Amino acid sequence: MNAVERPQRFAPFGSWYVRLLRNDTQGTGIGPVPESQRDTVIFLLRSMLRSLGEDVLNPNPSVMIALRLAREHNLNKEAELLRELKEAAIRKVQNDEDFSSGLVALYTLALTASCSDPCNVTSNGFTVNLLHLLEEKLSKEIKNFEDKLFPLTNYYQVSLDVLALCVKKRQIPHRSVLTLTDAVMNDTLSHGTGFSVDTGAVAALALRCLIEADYSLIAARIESALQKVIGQIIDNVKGDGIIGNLYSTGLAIQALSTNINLVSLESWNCSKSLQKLLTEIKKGSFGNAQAASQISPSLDGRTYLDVGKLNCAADVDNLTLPELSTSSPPVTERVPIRVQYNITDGLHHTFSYAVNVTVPRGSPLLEVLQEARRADPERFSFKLKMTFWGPSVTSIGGLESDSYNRTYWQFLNGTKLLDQGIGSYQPSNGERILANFTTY
Ligand code: B12
Repeated sequence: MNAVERPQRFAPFGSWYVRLLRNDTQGTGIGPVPESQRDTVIFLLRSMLRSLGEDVLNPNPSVMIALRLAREHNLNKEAELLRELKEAAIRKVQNDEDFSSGLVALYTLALTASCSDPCNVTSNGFTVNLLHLLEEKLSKEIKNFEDKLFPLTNYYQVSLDVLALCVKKRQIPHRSVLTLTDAVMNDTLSHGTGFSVDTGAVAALALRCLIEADYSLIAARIESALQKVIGQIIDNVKGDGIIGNLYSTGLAIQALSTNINLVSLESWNCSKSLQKLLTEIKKGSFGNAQAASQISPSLDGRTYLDVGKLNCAADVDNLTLPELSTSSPPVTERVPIRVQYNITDGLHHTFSYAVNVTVPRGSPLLEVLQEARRADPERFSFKLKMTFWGPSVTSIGGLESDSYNRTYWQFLNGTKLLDQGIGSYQPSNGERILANFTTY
């Protein structure tokens, strides 16, 4: 941490006053992790490289951003991923496939980080202007907000949209910016549960970018919103360095470090958060490439705001990908555990069923759902949709979630929300898992 303590300094914005602010308004305010722990970062980068090509029709732009923001590069793999992203962008537009505003924003950032022009994406003789598309998508988000009081997708994606357009130095309509600042001021950066740290973090990055651009007529509102959202992120800093939960910590580090002049010294210890991430990487908590991609920039002292500042000509091709050893994994005893699984229609109260199932220890929750379905196919049938985070449950017992009514199947352990999906979460013996149909 390179911040210098300077007691009782005025914040740069309006009349806001924050005690014990840091003196670092330049750069990110965080450095990369110590050289001695570099091998853990390399391990994470290699795990992302190994995930490439798993689904060439749906290449992951977030992984591309992470690889480009890293200090080490594997230029062949990055070039391959860039080609896949361009092909996928063109195909999505041509076939009118699902291409949500936030995904377009991530593609825009991924191409920009690769020094490729998102206004002129060409593949197989076709050309698409992603920035133009993003502007249209953002205006649809805002129109939906004006009609229905929430955006078409969510504020995480609206924040990504604003961030990507701002990084590309596009002038964003004031009403779009004000929709985001009002959402912050009105405490609506949530997805059914309380304040979403992930969403707040992306919003803070977007607002920081706007502050550095020219929005003087609405600067005061941007500054107030930024100040507020940074305070909310700080309220979610835990004693062990986690901010929100493990999976929001990387984005939150980016948000706090770019706004380090708004963070009081006693409220956040950056090295503690980074050390916690390093410890969890070693435990295997970031085996999912999407999860890895959201923490990796913070480990290199970089943020999404650096995407537009990369000098691709200076890249060094120094990230090798050694063959993984082919020795078979040790045979572990499949100790059975019992899990109680409940499904409840928490909205219309039409059903609530429970079943006890037995699965091998270490099984993902998905196996519990499969066992329950085997025991009672009618009640416990379910449908999945594949996403970058793994399988997401879209329907249980015939009750389908839908984005129009903003309903979803939420997963809890007793009364505590799970912080992972069914493909990753491993229940323990005697655990009570509840799938609850609710709104966000
Ligand atoms: C918004 C959001 C939701 C919304 C999505 C619907 C919507 N239209 O808004 C709702 C409220 C439904 C939701 C649900 C859940 N979410 Co959520 N969600 C997010 C958030 C804040 C943004 C996602 C987004 O729009 N990304 C941008 C777009 C462009 O990318 P995308 O890949 O197209 O996004 C889609 C998927 O991410 C999917 N999705 C959202 N959450 C999850 C979670 C899992 C496990 C899966 C497989 C898919 C998935 O919905 C997105 C919109 O269609 C992320 C934060 C983050 N850091 O990514 C958390 C996040 C992805 N969610 C998370 C979790 C844990 C969940 C739940 C499992 C919570 C629970 N206990 O029930 C459930 C999923 C349950 C299920 N049915 O399988 C975690 C995942 C961590 C992990 N290691 O797996 C994250 C990272 C938040 C966090 N820090 O804990 N989520």
